[in-house]
Amino acid sequence: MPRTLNVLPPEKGVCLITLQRPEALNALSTELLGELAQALETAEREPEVRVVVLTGSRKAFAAGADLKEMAERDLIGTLEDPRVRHWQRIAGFSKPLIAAVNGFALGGGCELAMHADILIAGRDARFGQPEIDLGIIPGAGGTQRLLRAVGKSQAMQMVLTGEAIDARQAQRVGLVSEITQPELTVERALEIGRLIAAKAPLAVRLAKEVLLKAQDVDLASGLNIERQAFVMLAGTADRNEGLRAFQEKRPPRFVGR
Ligand code: DAK
Repeated sequence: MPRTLNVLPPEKGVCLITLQRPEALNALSTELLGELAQALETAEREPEVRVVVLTGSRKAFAAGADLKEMAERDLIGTLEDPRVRHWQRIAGFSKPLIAAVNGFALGGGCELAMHADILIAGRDARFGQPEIDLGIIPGAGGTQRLLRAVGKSQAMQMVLTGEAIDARQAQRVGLVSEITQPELTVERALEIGRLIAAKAPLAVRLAKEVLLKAQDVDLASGLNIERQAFVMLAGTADRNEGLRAFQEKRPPRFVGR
């Protein structure tokens, strides 16, 4: 049983994972990151899990790396940091991941939210990369993912000043797709999760893979990857079912084949 997370069994294909270290505003200790990586790997293997929603508390999604733990690491400790592997495992999750963010998403907390494919934020959410105030820089992909998500000027401003942005600004710059009342954030994320969970699983999986590639490759390569995935889906039972259901004016019954 994880000590720093609550993992609910999937409902209608959606599994809810809640970070639970209230005493430290969900600071991302090595233990918490390891348990999260483990929970996502379990969700990866379970066919009944189609989508994962990740959330924290009303006060904090996560207040960043555990600073008390970080203070004990020297250069060699940082070089051999076990958290690096946990972050890679989290980044490798292939099913859709939705972050429902309330309160603080700072440092590693903001970086964790950016590992999600879709971000839904409560009105009181605050996103920031305050590492500069500690004499360091983001270490879990923040410099790369933030720039890709919000563009150069906004990313530079956040990383160089350490100042956080609120939910409205986060939506304006494209970090977040929807804003809700704080008490509805998780429910809205679950609702979006259920919508996705009802789609053809292979199409969902390839759509995520191809969209993520768009951030890394040039247009011609990206279009080529899209084309290959599109052709691959033409051989699936779900594609035939989708087209048949449209003609027969009924909802499709997807089986993941
Ligand atoms: N770590 C540990 N404890 C934390 C914490 C953190 N990040 N943030 C808060 N806490 C603890 C506080 O110490 C306090 O505990 P007690 O003192 O009561 O025992 C409790 O949570 C409540 O916090 P506050 O009393 O400070 O609450 P406030 O409402 O007054 O302030 C706050 C909330 C979020 C503004 C404030 O707590 C704060 O500024 N927290 C620190 C934010 C921050 O600087 N985060 C870390 C950024 S650096 C890497 C991967 C990732 C990273 C680095 C490397 N590799 C894989 C190499 C990431 C780095 C970072 O995230």
